[in-house]
This record gives sequence, C-alpha cells and structure tokens, in this order.
Amino acid sequence: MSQALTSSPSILAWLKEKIKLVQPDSVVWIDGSEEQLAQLRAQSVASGELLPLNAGKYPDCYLHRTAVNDVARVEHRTFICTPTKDEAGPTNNWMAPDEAYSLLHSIAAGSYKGRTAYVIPYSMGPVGSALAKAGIELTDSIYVVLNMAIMTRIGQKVLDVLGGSNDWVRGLHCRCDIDEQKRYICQFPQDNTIISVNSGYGGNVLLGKKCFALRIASYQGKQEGWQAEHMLILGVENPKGEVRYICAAFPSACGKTNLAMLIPPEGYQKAGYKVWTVGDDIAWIRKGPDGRLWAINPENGFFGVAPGTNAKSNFNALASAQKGTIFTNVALNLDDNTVWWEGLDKNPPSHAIDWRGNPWDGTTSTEKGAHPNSRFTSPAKNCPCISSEFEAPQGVPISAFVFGGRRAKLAPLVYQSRSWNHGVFVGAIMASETTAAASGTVGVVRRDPMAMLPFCGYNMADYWQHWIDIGAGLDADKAPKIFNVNWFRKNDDGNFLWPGFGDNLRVLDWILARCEGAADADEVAIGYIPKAADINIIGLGDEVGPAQLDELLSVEPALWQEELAGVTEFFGQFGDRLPKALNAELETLKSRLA
Ligand code: OXD
Ligand code: MN
Repeated sequence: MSQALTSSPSILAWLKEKIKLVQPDSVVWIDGSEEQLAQLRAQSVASGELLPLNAGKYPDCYLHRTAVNDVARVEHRTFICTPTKDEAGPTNNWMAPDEAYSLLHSIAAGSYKGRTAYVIPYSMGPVGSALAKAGIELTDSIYVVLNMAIMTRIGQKVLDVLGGSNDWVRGLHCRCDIDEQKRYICQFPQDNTIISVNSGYGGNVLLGKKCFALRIASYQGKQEGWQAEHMLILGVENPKGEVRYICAAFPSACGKTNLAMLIPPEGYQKAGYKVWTVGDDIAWIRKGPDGRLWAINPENGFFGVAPGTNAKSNFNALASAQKGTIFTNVALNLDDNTVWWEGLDKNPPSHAIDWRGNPWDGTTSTEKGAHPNSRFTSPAKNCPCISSEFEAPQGVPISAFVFGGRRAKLAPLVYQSRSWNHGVFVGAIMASETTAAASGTVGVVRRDPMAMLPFCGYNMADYWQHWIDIGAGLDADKAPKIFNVNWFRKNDDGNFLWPGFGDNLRVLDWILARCEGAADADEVAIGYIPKAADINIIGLGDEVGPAQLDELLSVEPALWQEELAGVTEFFGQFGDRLPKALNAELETLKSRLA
C-alpha cells in the first residue's frame, strides 16, 4: 500500500474494510499531483485503455472505448437503499440496505485480485468552500481516476481540509466483469455510501457526479436545509455590465451544456451581452447571508454528450474539448488520429474505427461512428466563457429557476409561474421525450420532475415538500422566480418552431426582465406568458415570424386537459405523501382550464 495520505480514523477504517473485501494486489493513493496523473496516463496508454490522440490537434487528449454493453446510465439497475421502501418512494428502485450490502459484497469480494486499488480523495465544490463536500472513491479503474481528476478537485488538499471529519461520502467502484446481469448502482443515503459494480461507464462509475452530487446530496440537502439539483448555472451579463444568474433543469441530453455555454445572437453581442458558464449539469444551492439563494457547481469539468456538438451548436464546448480531454465512445479518424462524431461536421472520416472498435467507413457505412451517448470529459477551465465566479466559494446569487423538457406539442416556448409553490408544481409536472443518455426506449414522453427522476435520492414527494419549505424560508422579493421553457416545440409538419441554441438568449432575456419587473405578461390558465412583442425576434428574419411566435406561445386547453390526466395519475402514486400545496395547484389548474 502506498503511504496513506490521511490519518483520519473514519477513512482508514473504511478503507481497511473495503481492501479486505476486494483484495487488490496493491493500493495507490491519488495525491492529485500532475506527476502521478502523467504516470497513470502513460500506464493506461501502455495497456490500451486509453489511446493518445494527435498531439498537435488534440494536446493531452485520449480516446477510451467502453464495453459495448456498457454505454449509458442504467436506471433499471440503480437502487436507493433506504431502510424502508417508502423512503425511496415510488419512482426509485429500492433494495433493503442489508440485502443490498450482502449482494454487493458478494459481487465485490475478491474482484480486485490481480488489480490495483486507487484511492481517490475528491471534493465536490471548490476545496474549502462552506458549500463543498468531500468523498473518497475506491476504484480499480485508471479511466475512473483520470476522469475524476477532470470532473472533480482531487488529492491531498481535499484530505487536508477534511481533517478528521466524518462528513465524507464513501464510494466503492468495482469493474468486476462488466456483467450486465450483475450491474448495480446503489446509493445508501443514510450511510453516505455508494457502491457501483460491473460497469465502466461514466455516469455509473464517476461516483462524484450523479451518485453523490445528486442522489446522496439531494438527501443531505433535505437533512441540512439546502438543495442539490440537476441544473446548469449560467450568468447573463447585460450591456451595463450587470450579471444575473439562472439555474436551469432539463432532462439528460436536452441541451443543458449548450444552454450553459450559449453564444449570444449577433444583435445581443453588438449590444454588449455576454454569457458566462458556472456549471452545465449540477447545482448545489443554499440560502446566503443576504437572504437570497446562492449556487455552486460542485463539478470541475464537463461530461458532455459529443454527438450534435459542433461549432454552431456549441462552440465553447468544442473549444473546451480541444485539450486535456478524454473522449469516450466516439469514432477515431485513422488518417490523422483525431476524433469524430455524428453532427460534428458533414465530413465523416472514411478511414476510421467506430465506437465499438470496428473498422468504419463514414462515407459508406449506415452504422453510427460514435455512440449516441458518447462523451467528452473536459476541464471547466478550458471553457472560453467560464465564469469568473466559477471558483467562488460562496457561489453566485440566483435570480431565476428554469425548468424545461423536450415536448413536440403542449408546452409553450416559455411561461412563468404565478408563485413559488406554483413554480414547484411546474417543476413537478415536467415531462420530456426520452433520449440516449439512459438505456431504454428513445422518444417516449415520461414524467421527469425537476429533471430529477433518475437522481432524487429519496421519496420524490418529500423532495417536493423540501422545495416548498425552501420557498417558505425566503422573503418574496429574494426568492428566485420560476419559469418553464420548451425549445423543442414542433409544427404539424414535424419541424422545430424555434431555432434554439444561441437564440435561446432571447427567452432568457424576457425571463430576466420579468425578474426585474421590467416586462409585462399575459395571464393564461397555466401561468404568465410573454406578450409577443416582448420576445425579441429581430435578426431571426424568416426563421421566426410573428405568426410562428404566436404558435410557439399558444396554449391549447384540450392538450393540457389530457396532460392533467397524466399528472393526476403520476401524483396519485404518492398517496398522502404528496404535498397538499401541490394538490391545491393541480386543482387550481384544473379549474382554470375548465
Ligand atoms: C448526464 C446525464 O450525464 O444527465 O449529465 O445523463
Ligand atoms: Mn445530467
């Protein structure tokens, strides 16, 4: 065993127990030094786990391919292991802790034989921030170490700040045989513990991300009076140089990374608008001394979906992935040893290797070169529009919460809730057409409250109550305003009505104007919608004319009636646990629509 980097009794005791269980040949503590990381990169290149890319075009970048049966989060194999099933609620898979521990320990036992154990101390949030929390991940994968080194703050400094505190999350990851039948991603919220076995795919094995920063942290937030949300954080700077921050929740692969890094449309750029990225996936939110809500991004990098990322859709993400990046499951262009994915450009390589590791001819093959959920893991500091507040220990003050989903019909381009509790209702009734970020059918509508369906570490009804309680603790003038957006509405011919991407700033602009009391609105059954004249469409030309904008903002009561049936059924699962305030909002909406 390499020299322990801490004398923390709780860490050393946990580690001793786990090492005894998994039986590695050796144990290496990750100190966070560049030297050690460089040595691990060299080792994984030698073993073929990572392929170094063209050093001129992609300095310090690598390609990794996962097993073909291990390419996305596995929600059906993800469990919340609370003492009772009710605590996990009807939307989570549940396993009793004793049963889960004994199953997982039997799978993990001896699984590191012939392998090295890596001990990764990491911080979610800037090291030393009052909003940050620490974790230890024990893994037998160098890929995990190198990804965690990008996605989180790692090493000695984390342990120094943690000292002897017992407030850290225990994470055990065992690759085992990547056996789908024995793949389990288990969270034990009461024990601050995560165990993940038989996977090597990011969302299942980078335990700081979904498992800790959302599932465990959402539970911690409930206990401790703060929130962990599946939200990007962005700052919009107006021509006066004032920056206002927005947190926005969308289900996986609905463009959170794109929105977080958007480039303002030309007219806005000329007027002096700028957008600053604080985070693209997760927000930890807490009331500050000034009575407002403040948010940090607990992560240190981006684990972005590659397909569809290009200079037009997300120039800043592409720039972020130009150096120091690990690509997973994209295509390899053999001509110049670079990477390619669908939607990068119109020139697929003809001499390539696809994500499965097979020879691939992008010009003739009907197979995809990159997996639809292929990823880039890039340091946040690479991002050209990273916020100056990215490392700020206190985070940034939030003006607005935005919820959104992928809905071809129904939801208008944007609407505002009438109150905090109505806003919680708007988040709670979110639904979206499914994408490739999780395994399962793509394109069916599923309810995904606050985009937290796969990530809420306890009963969703209690989580909603927590949202309501947070609002009750805020002065009305300090509480963020709550909105819903839909970039994905289609006309009857199946074409998108809204251009999206940078033009989404036009909608954020209205949202922020509402927050400042500087824009009017029309009250309709579902909330407040913009007066068409208040959405700036200058410069969109024929793309969005006034008639199209009207269609985008239209609310069809008949469709909403149908939606309400689905919401009523969904809420019904929670029985008496459903917060009364949400039931009241549902009744109000029913009567307004009638
Ligand atoms: C992600 C996801 O990877 O939500 O961010 O799936
Ligand atoms: Mn996500």
